Amino acid sequence: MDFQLKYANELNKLKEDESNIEFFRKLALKRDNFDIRKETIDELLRFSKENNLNNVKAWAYYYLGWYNFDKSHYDKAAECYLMSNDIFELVNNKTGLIYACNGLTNVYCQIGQFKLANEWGLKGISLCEETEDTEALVTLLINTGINYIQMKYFSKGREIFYSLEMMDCELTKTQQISCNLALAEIEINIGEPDLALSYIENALKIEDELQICTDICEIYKLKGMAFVKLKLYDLAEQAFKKSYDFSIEHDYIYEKCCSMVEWSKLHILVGRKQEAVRLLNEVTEVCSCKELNILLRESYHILYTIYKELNMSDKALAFLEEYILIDDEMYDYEQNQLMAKMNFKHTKREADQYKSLYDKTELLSTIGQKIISNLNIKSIIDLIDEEINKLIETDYFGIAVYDREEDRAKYYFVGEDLQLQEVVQFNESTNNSFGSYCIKSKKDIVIGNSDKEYKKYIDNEPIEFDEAQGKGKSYMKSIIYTPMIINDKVVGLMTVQSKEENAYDQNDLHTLKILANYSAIAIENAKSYKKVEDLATYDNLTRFLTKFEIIRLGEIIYDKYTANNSKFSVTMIDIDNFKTVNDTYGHVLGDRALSMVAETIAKCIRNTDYIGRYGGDEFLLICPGLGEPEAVDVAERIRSAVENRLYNLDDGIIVSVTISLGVHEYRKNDMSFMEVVKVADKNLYSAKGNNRNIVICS
Ligand code: GH3
Ligand code: MG
Repeated sequence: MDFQLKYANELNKLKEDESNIEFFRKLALKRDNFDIRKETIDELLRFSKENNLNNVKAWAYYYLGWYNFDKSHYDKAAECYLMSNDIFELVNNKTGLIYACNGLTNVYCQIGQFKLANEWGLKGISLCEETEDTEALVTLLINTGINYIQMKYFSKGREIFYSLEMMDCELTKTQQISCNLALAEIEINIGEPDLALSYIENALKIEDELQICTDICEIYKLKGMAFVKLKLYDLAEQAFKKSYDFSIEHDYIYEKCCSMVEWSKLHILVGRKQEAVRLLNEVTEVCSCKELNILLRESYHILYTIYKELNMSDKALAFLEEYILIDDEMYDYEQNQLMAKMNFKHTKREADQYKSLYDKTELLSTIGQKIISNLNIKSIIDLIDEEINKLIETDYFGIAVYDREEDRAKYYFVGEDLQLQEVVQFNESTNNSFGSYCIKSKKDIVIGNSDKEYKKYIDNEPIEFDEAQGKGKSYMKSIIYTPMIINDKVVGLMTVQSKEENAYDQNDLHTLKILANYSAIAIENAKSYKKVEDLATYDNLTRFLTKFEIIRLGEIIYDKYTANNSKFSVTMIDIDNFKTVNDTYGHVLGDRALSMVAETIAKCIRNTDYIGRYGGDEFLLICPGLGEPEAVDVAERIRSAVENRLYNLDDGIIVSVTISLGVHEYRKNDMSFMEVVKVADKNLYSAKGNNRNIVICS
């Protein structure tokens, strides 16, 4: 039957008083029937438009949010909640606003946008307090607490759940389950795993009472995590398996991936890296299809760590790149949503004010994106410096990268001469500076007149690093410092300064903080990237190029030099009877000998030559521009240098070492770089057959 006819009575009541929505709420949120839900929502929307009922329209969007949420269309869900939020705000419906906030908290948490989730959660909580709506407050507190856990702010999460216990109100059974599981996760991470297990048992008991099994996967996953903390690896394994099997049985894809990720961490702990890789490969495959970005990001990061530890640098690098990519994508989404929020909110305001806000946010987001995709610290800083004046007026801009282990900060300044300068500051010498205050306290500094206000932060007048180089007191009046923070840890700071008094306000601080956020991520990425890239390029023991890298370069040289009809030679070098050194003195001293030989070889070659570690005690030298006679000279120089050095491996253990070398100059019938190498190798073989310690050429 036609909806309007069927529910004519209820619709009439709704027209008389918009708060008579309860009847339709039940239909629109009916768990088990998507058709009825969709029809109800569509009809409510139409009806509200026809009759100009704003409250009804807002509720309809809110229900549409849940509908999309339950269908896993999270982007759409967020959009609907935002619409409802906007309309509720227009008609000043506080209850509605609280619901919209809750919806947004949920959906953003679900897709890993924790900062956004947190923002909406806190807004909802303050509305609940304002309206004294305890029931909604409980729901919002739980969701916000869970969100804190996702952000890994466990102590903050714990505060929230403890405050719930203090509140004078009865939690529903399902809320009790959520609280117990959240507390368990907190205890696993920052407290007592035993206590976590008892929270988990509570949750299990309530599920039993209610005869539901909605949270079984989560429960056993947490159990496994608690057992891992207790080093009870067999029990952990059983728990993960249970969680995993249950997810398969019920086709819970998200839960399945969650348990696999935790399970893989256990595999790594007990030395089954391959097994971990197998699970994670499956997780990444499923998660890329389903856009489960948080899990995807975590899995890439674990894979990167595994391969790094296995010294498989090219794979490590590939996964690190995937990780950075997905991180970028999530950050992008956050920026877009912030924009969307502004879109909704500012439509009522003056157009030009809106426009400037829009431009600024867009600029920030573009600059941020550029910063993040940069993997070199210096160019990150150049980039920010180039762009910052579009956002904040500065006479002076600086970044410090903080090295926690060494407790020192490296400052990069850009002053009026526009030159990038570097200064390293050790903290013991600078405990009395704005910079170290900012790093140590993780707090911002906003000063309108530095002469008068420095005492709020430091005892003595600021030293030169804090102001423009050596210009001394009172040169810069207005100063902002903000820390760059990642996972609760300070990785550096950012500062802007101006000769004008009171040049900055909270908006500037906010802008700088966003830039600092972007930069913190970029700098962390750059650090890891640099490390892995280095591993992939240079051999750890000798600091020569890796085999992969020397061949790659060799192929480039081959192409270039053959195309230009230029000469080049390659020399294969191998240590003589090196096995004896190992057998006599052991591998550790063997390694030492190897690196000392490499050091000797390095001293004999020009910086236009390339040398790589080709095998265990074998090196490949490429000399661009050299014909065979010159290359033989070089080889002979190397041979005699190695022979004439005494190698002091340890107190009193002095050995001598010789090497054999095979030289070959590229000839027209060498069809590839590897063929050139092959001939050099053949010459090396002849050298070995000629009593060793000799150079043989073609
Ligand atoms: P030859 O004169 O025929 O080259 O004799 P050799 O003993 O050097 O034999 P070969 O080059 O075939 O074997 C290389 C040996 O070098 C094998 C291994 O004991 C040792 N080796 C290879 N890589 C390393 C390493 O990274 N560290 C140490 N300490 N020894 C290595
Ligand atoms: Mg050898």
